[in-house]
Amino acid sequence: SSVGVIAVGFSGGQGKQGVDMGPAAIIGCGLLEELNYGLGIRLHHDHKIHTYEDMVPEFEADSRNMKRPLAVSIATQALAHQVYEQARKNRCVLTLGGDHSIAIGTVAGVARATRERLGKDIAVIWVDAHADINTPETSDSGNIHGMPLAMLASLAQTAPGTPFGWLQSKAHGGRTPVVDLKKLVYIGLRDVEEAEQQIIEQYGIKAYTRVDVHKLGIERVLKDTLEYIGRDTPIHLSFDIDALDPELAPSTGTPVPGGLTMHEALLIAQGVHRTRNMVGMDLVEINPLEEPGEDGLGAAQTIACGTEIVRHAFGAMSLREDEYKM
Ligand code: DIR
Ligand code: MN
Ligand code: MN
Ligand code: MN
Repeated sequence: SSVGVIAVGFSGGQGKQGVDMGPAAIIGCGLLEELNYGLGIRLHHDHKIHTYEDMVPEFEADSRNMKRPLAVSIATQALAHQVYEQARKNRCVLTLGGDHSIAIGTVAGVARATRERLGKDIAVIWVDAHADINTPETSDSGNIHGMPLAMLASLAQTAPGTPFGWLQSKAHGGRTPVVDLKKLVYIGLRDVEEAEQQIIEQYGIKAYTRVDVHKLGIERVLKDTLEYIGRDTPIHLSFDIDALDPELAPSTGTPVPGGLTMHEALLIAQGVHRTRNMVGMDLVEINPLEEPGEDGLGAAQTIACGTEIVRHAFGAMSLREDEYKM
């Protein structure tokens, strides 16, 4: 199998420094060797960390209750193009972030290529403590990493020529909205704002919270998720490392207690892999500078968790077939 890898050192969707260092850290710890030598996957990548610094304004006033809308729009539009170029060559695209705003680009690029290649809409599995579906109007923070799904589902009003207007343009790959909220499933939610909860209910979005995972068990959650999505549906897995419990993965910008265990995360990754329908994956929000112990151990542990999750999404097996009945 063949995978396109894009490293995105972008942090403009939120306010903390360091998440732009995520891809260098995880690649430096050997993720690509794990995939290439360890799992025998052919990788296509340009050995660069993309920051889009030469394209985006260094300073920018807040606008329409968004912080750095122009920077995020320009960066994600460029990323969407890179992702599309990989995905149209029949490669699953792995994007290493960076904050979660970059999913605006990855999902747009994968959705476009998949539609052209297979004539199908993608489903999105969003593994996260947060729902990331604030509109500019509902957001308290103004941080766009809390808004990617609102942008992708066209819940946020954007006119052509304004930031994120490119998401509406037919030239960018046909159909809007990019994401059909009926084809979105959340796993791991536990810090959802009231306005976001209203959106989830209004659109009937499938959502498995921390409590659901606890009560139903991860195997049931995964089985129901894949059944809901349907067989032969291309899947984009967007994995925010803060879905994990902060005891396991502390180095992230907005840790929330009560998160997923590694067992749960690996079952999700392995389960998606086994559909053979994964067309894209993001791993985002690893911030090596958010280091509670100040000894580097928290960052190392966070990176190790991220690496294991990606490995399992690309076919690593840590369970025997008979341990894994779904
Ligand atoms: C919050 C935090 N809901 C916001 N979102 C985060 O800013 O909109 N997403 N951290 O990952
Ligand atoms: Mn997120
Ligand atoms: Mn999150
Ligand atoms: Mn909040």
